[in-house]
Amino acid sequence: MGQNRKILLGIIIVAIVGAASVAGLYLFSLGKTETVSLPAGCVKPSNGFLVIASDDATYGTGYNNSKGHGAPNNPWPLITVTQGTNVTITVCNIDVQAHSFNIIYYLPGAANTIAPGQVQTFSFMANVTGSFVIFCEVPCSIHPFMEDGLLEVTA
Ligand SMILES: [Cu+2]
Repeated sequence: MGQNRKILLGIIIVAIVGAASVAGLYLFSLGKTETVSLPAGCVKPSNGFLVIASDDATYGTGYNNSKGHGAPNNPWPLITVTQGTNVTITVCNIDVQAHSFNIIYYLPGAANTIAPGQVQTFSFMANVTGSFVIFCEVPCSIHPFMEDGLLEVTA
């Protein structure tokens, strides 16, 4: 093998190794930016509402990123319905800790606790008008952002 061929072979090997490194870094970065997948059943019900409880770079912190929407100073999430509506709300907990989904008068009690990775759907008839606080009653690390949602039932 002549000297020129050896140099050419060296250049080709360097090019192949370099390309493989770039491809590897690219695939690694794809893995790093992969979005969190939602659990089965975590879909907005037809004519209803979807609430995602999370503490996550993709979905934010609180209920539907209530932290990013100014909670606890600004109520979030806001759900407005007219009196007589049969309200359906699907709540997904994609956080690593348990949360609950409670609404004053309409969804009281500890039965609304949702384990990590679980999805629950709540339904009720909005028969009484007014403003009703939506909150989590499970003590959690993101609690301040999960205490001031609002259900508005208008006449
Ligand atoms: Cu909580």
